[in-house]
Amino acid sequence: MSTVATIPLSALKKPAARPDARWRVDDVEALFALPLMDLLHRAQQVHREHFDPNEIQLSTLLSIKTGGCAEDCGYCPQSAHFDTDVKAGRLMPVTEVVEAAQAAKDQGATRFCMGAAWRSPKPRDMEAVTEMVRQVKALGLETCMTLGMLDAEQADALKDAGLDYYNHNLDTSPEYYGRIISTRTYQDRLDTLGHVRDAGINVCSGGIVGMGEGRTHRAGLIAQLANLDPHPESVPINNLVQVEGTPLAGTEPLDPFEFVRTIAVARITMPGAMVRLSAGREQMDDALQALCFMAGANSIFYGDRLLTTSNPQATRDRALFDRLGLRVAREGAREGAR
Ligand code: SAM
Ligand code: DTB
Ligand code: SF4
Repeated sequence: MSTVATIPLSALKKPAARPDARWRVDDVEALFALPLMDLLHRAQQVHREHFDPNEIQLSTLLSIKTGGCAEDCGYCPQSAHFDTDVKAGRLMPVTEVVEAAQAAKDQGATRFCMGAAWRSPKPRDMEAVTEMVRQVKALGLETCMTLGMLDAEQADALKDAGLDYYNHNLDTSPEYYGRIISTRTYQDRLDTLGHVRDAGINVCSGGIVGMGEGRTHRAGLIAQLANLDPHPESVPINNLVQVEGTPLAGTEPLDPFEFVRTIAVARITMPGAMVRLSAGREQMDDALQALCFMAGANSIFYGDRLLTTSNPQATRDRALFDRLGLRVAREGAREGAR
């Protein structure tokens, strides 16, 4: 007999009868607490209601401006506050960015995500980054940028250039946030997401687990994301990549099944989102990645680099897709494809 039938509905769905229905952290924690097989089953059901379960979307990352960042995010090798091996560089020329985007397209990526180690773009940077968006988009790729905080004008300028997605993560729960970052507030992040949404750019926002947080904090992060109205179109779930010299190096690694649970809970609470199995894949074996896809992840970062750390080789990923019968989405996968 299936135990799923005995799980109270309130533990699986937000109270939709109320128009202002919000996910309570308790509701999200109840999902985390389900037996893993029940949680996976439910996540697969939700996934199949919204997406082709055998299709995966590929985004490739490029660091367009590396290191020397003024922020103090405790996980990040690019912060100028910490002594890591990352060397600070200047903003890449547009031509080199476009060459990298073409190479990513040739490898099969459909979205190209350009990241800069900035607190926020300076007025003088806007011309170059908007030109990058225009030229990368002209290649037929979806464009994504992650440049730090944006004001309303900057978001509008990126929208006018044709930007499809803006990545800005909430990273963790409001309660744990102060343990990780002191140079910008949680509200700063929410404000940026508001400007991105108001500009009509798709929102890409997720977080990092494995930073020593507890399950309540993971549930708090997911509740924050799921209660954005509408929820983000893309939700990257990163497993901390521990980098020597950062304050979080040496943190007790997260139980891999807890990572899988985080993916499943993101899928259930944000049914129409692309849930991206993001940083940390190189440290995972193939079986664990397959469990993440089972839990509802339908997107990855593809290509042998993330921003400053390494990612699985494209050949290894393609072999994995073959073994799992996963098809690469030809265009950005759409909700309701099935
Ligand atoms: N500087 C911009 C910002 O922070 O908004 C954009 C780039 S920043 C590197 C983008 C995201 O990468 C962070 O919000 C964080 O979630 C993720 N990230 C950074 N370092 C990481 C690490 N060591 N492990 C996992 N995720 C990481
Ligand atoms: C996101 O959530 N993860 C990506 C992307 N958005 C920009 C970045 C991961 C960075 C991992 C550490 C590094 O390579 O520097
Ligand atoms: Fe800077 Fe972004 Fe790294 Fe924070 S995560 S230190 S803002 S590059």
